Amino acid sequence: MNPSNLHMLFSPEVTQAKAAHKPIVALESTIISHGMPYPQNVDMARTCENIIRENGAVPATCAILSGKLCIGLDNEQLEYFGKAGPSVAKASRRDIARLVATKADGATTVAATMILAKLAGIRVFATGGIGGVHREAETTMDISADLEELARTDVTVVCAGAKSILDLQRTMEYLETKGVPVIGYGTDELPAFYTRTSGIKLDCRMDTPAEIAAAIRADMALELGNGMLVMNPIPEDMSMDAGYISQAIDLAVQEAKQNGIHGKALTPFLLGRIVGVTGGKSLESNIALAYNNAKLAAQIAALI
Ligand code: PSU
Ligand code: MN
Repeated sequence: MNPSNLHMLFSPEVTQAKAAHKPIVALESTIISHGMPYPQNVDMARTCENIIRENGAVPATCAILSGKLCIGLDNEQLEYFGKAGPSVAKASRRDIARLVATKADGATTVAATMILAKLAGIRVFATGGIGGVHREAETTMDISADLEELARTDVTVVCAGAKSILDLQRTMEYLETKGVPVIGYGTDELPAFYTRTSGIKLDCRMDTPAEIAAAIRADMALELGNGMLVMNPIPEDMSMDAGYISQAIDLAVQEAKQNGIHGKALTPFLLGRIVGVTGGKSLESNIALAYNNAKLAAQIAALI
């Protein structure tokens, strides 16, 4: 037996899916506890799971509960992570061992969810946006652990690009250096989360889930060991006005600076302030793009 199994807990649905070799899509829990307010976060999480089921795959929301690496949560557990919000630890790679050892709870980031997915044999993971190189990282050195994880853990992450709370150009440079393939789904440009475009060109465009699945299979066959990013633009009808959202983001970034927010608290602070500044409008877009990513991830997983 793999020694990591001692620390893992699979939900009945995921256990059955594994036995039947059904496609499985991982989902993260930091987006629930630290990325959105209650109760919209729980509703979003449940709907993402249902969209994955409707598209022929099985959802596996990942989190740490009483020190167990949970692959698949039931409704009660989802509700717990949604209600608890930021009082639950935001768990990235560095936090996993201590949370397991102390039998504590943690909401897993993109980086940590990739690790749990990999341990569980899951290849595809859907989320909203990834962490990246923060603005002014040249002085703060704030670069998300998500980027390192994408370089070293072979799980494919479907997202809607990154929010411009980050320095998008530097984020792309970092990914290039680290050898992470970045695929634009039906686009030649990096999507900027709330908007379909960013002005930053991508080298790789694919137009079907089958093409993406083939790239994942090739990466696996060659044992390259890296993760991949699929950048899926927000649906047109839910995208936001670029000028409006960029003003809101600038304001949030300024407030974070004034308040001396840094480290793991920075991203959740910015996400919360953007929802506040836009009067909840950004939350609707955020939820819509999460659904869009869940659907694409299920379609890809079914073809691997
Ligand atoms: N970006 C979003 N929504 C999110 C996050 C990022 O648009 O919910 C969360 C994800 O869990 C991501 C984490 O992995 O924030 C990155 O945090 P940090 O920048 O501290 O690495
Ligand atoms: Mn950081």
